[in-house]
Amino acid sequence: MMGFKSLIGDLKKIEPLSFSLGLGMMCLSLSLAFHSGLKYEIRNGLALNERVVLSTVTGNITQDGILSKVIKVRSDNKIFIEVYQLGANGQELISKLPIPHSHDGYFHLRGESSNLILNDVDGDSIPEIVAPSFDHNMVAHLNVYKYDREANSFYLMTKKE
Ligand SMILES: [Ca+2]
Repeated sequence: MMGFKSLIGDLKKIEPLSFSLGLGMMCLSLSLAFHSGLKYEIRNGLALNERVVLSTVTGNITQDGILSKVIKVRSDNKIFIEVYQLGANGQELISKLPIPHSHDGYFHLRGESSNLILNDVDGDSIPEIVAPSFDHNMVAHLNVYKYDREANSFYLMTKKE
């Protein structure tokens, strides 16, 4: 249960203005799949130096009509989110975002267990990248990356001060 409390703590650090009904609903329906996440990591985590794709989702997260493919990947014992835009000439890497913890995390949302989703967390009708992780104390964190159109990049909404 400590993990869940920490998760709520993370969520509350989001700016009050952006702490919308959408996030509240997600928070309420969210429970951690702590043990299944660990089992997955033990099964797949032996070769930690290799690049391993942990999860992939596709969606319109930059709202420019171009689909993006979002990949949660482990390499060199770190976890990253890679964002590719899918254009006529194939896929182009537009962002690589380090997740601040080294263990993959899972959560339950609407009855599904996932380690990576696109979900409109702040209620602006644009989905954010939601990627849970566990820190070295196996405390769960919910990392939310939001697209900044002016900067054409993503930033971590849930970053601690
Ligand atoms: Ca949003």
